[in-house]
Amino acid sequence: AEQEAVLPNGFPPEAARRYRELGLWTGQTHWGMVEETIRRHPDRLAVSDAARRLTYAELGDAVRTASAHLAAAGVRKGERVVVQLPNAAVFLDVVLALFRLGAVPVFALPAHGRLEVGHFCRIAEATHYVGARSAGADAAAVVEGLREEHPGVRIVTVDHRAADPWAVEKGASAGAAPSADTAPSAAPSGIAVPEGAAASPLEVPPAADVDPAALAFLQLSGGTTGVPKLIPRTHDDYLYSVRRSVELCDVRPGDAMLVALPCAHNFTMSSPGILGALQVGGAVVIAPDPSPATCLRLIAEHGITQAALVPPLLLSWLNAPERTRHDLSSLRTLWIGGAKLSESVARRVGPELGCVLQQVFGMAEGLVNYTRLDDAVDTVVGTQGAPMSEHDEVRLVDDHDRPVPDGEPGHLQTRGPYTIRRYYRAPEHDARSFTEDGFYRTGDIVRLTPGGYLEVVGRAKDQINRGGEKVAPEAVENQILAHDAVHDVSVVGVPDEVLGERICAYVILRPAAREQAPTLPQLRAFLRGRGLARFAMPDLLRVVEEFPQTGVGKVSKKHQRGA
Ligand code: J2J
Repeated sequence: AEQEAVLPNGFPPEAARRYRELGLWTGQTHWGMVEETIRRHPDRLAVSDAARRLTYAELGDAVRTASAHLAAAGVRKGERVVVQLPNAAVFLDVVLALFRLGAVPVFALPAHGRLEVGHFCRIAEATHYVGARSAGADAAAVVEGLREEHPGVRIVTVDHRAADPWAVEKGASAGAAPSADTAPSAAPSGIAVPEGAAASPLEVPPAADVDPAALAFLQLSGGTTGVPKLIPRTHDDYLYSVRRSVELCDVRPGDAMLVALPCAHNFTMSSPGILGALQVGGAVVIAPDPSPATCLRLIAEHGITQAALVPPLLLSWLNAPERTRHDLSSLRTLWIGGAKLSESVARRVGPELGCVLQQVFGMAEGLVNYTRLDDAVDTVVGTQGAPMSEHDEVRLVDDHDRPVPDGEPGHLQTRGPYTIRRYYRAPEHDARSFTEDGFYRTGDIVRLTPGGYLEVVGRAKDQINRGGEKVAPEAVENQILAHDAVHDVSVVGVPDEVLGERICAYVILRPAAREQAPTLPQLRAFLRGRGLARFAMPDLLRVVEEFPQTGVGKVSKKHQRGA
């Protein structure tokens, strides 16, 4: 009967049946996939960061240890667990352990604030939050916010900089252990062992029996709405996208992939990403920060073969003075995506970095397009690639869902073996974001070349793309409206040379507040206090008397963007 139900990602049974018959959905789970690699390549390097270096066999041990800690903290199969960790190897321990337990990670980004993390906990009905113990004031504020507003969510913390991420700080007592929830209602986590006390060995639970068609994790939508949407991905659909990416991007055993973008991002996870490396027995080398100073050194030190970057980061690598001081000859491929790459920057990659560029136009909802490794230069620099699967369906339509003539730009709609057909528990959004016949409305405006490649020419959704980081103006507006001095606000993306767009807040003050307009730093401090994500903070503030109007009396954001 389970086989006949609509899947958590919204696929009707007949579509699921078809993708299984075609051999695209193989019935593997994420932990099953990693276990297989551990069996095949136990001695190859799996992951390294500044503090740790693990072979696949050692990664297996680390995952079992993490499952023991998480199970001791009460994590059970099917429960949603918000994961918010800085880029470090422990991200893998935790996420793979959750997969092993059959729990469902919810992928928050390190820059998310108390506000967003609170939303994720509420929408997902999360039972736990896994964060880093010493990741700065912002992370501490998130934990504090959860304790106040979501007291039912149990907090587990790890030390992402330590060789043993689960070690309890010296002198910590069980009651005040920083690594486990201290709420009296919480069952003992087993993590906190007072110094000198006999450590009772943690029990490693067996791997859960996990349905490959079940919800594997919740990814975040770029967002166009005040409250974020969660994206339900299953083992079957996601691992197909990883497998196809690995083929198309030629990821091989023994490759060393540099992770410079946030681990939890869909691009970093799957295109071909961390999971791509884990699937074939490659190494994941995690950079503590994405700066060229750090990353170019790591490329030379580790013989890095591939990396994924957003366009502004690529530009910073290209323009870094230290570029010529490091041996970058191991680098085979750079994957660039998340935001539109300008053709002039794209042309510099081959000659200046000595590697192949693959443009990646993807989305956490599914569809991923790549330029191919053997494409002509003009295709690689001038398009955002073609759908990775022959089973991806794409169509371009006008404002009324009618097909546009060949070669004309249109709204991109897509359906296929790894594109969701609904959001997580958001029927009102589903009605707007998906067509009757199950196509996802991407909100992107693209043109199709005669060869079937996509060129991104614009965006119809109300979203700001700040160098690959997606911001929903409505979410920022809602918070600015809470400021006493503010009568009305409109948030838009304005063109920026490096980031593509920056965030501009147009504000109309209350008459009584005319004399005490907040400055930009004051507004940002206010928003930080509200718990808004770091990357959603306005870059510009313009106090105005009124907003430009469209013919029908709505705020003309188009006018504000161009202003
Ligand atoms: C223009 N716009 C792009 C590109 C994404 C791989 C790569 C990226 C993402 C991602 C991803 C673009 N040129 N090359 O999940 O697996 C914009 C589009 C798209 C939105 C999706 C992956 N690559 N975009 O960026 O869910 O507007 O996924 O709809 O964060 O980013 O954002 P997101």
